[in-house]
Amino acid sequence: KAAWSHVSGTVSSVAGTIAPILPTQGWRIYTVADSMPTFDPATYRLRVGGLVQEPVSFTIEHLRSLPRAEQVTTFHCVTGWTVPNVHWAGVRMSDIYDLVRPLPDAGALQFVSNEQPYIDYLTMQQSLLHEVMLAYEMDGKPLPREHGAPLRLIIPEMYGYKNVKWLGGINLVAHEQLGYWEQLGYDQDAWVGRSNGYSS
Ligand SMILES: Nc1nc2c(c(=O)[nH]1)N[C@H]1C(S)=C(S)[C@@H](COP(=O)(O)O)O[C@H]1N2
Ligand SMILES: [Mo]
Repeated sequence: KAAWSHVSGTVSSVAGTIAPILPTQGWRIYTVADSMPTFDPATYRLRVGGLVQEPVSFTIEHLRSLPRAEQVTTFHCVTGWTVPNVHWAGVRMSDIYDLVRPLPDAGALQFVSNEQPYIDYLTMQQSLLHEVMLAYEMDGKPLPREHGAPLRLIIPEMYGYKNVKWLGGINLVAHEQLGYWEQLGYDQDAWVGRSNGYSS
């Protein structure tokens, strides 16, 4: 009897507290400009510069030749939709740092989209979190155009707006500034479940 009432209490509290806040699932494609950037493998470059010893313009082949990282992570937009179990492949920031060699006063990164004026920032420390990557593959295929081809930032611990699509440049800078959505009032540190008024 005691065991049954324990289970029953658990079930009803799950139904009562979690079910009503279940997020909707499935991608929404977001853009800020009228048309999506195009990707030409012959001319594409990821320009990494700023406070580094060695600025590098990476071709997509160069990026693909770097150590390949893979992960399966959940993607969360701050508006409430999520996509569970997205399989990403790409490059870790530490492998980029080995080549460009950040200067000691580099404290943050500016991620510049080829879709102007979309921009956002991470601190150097945030960029080295375990599941941060520059992703060139999604679910086993080259990153689709609408998801940011050929390269997007992935930081699953932060809401979608930090996950800049159509990456064209990364500038190492002294300090973070406000990104595109942050200038419009969203939190600079976009931790999933503990920013933008959410608490977990
Ligand atoms: N360049 C660019 N990157 C962007 C956005 C955008 O509008 N432009 N929207 C952001 C937001 S708010 C979210 S939730 C995700 C959505 O990713 P998706 O368009 O691949 O679904 O992209 C993020 N990166
Ligand atoms: Mo978003």
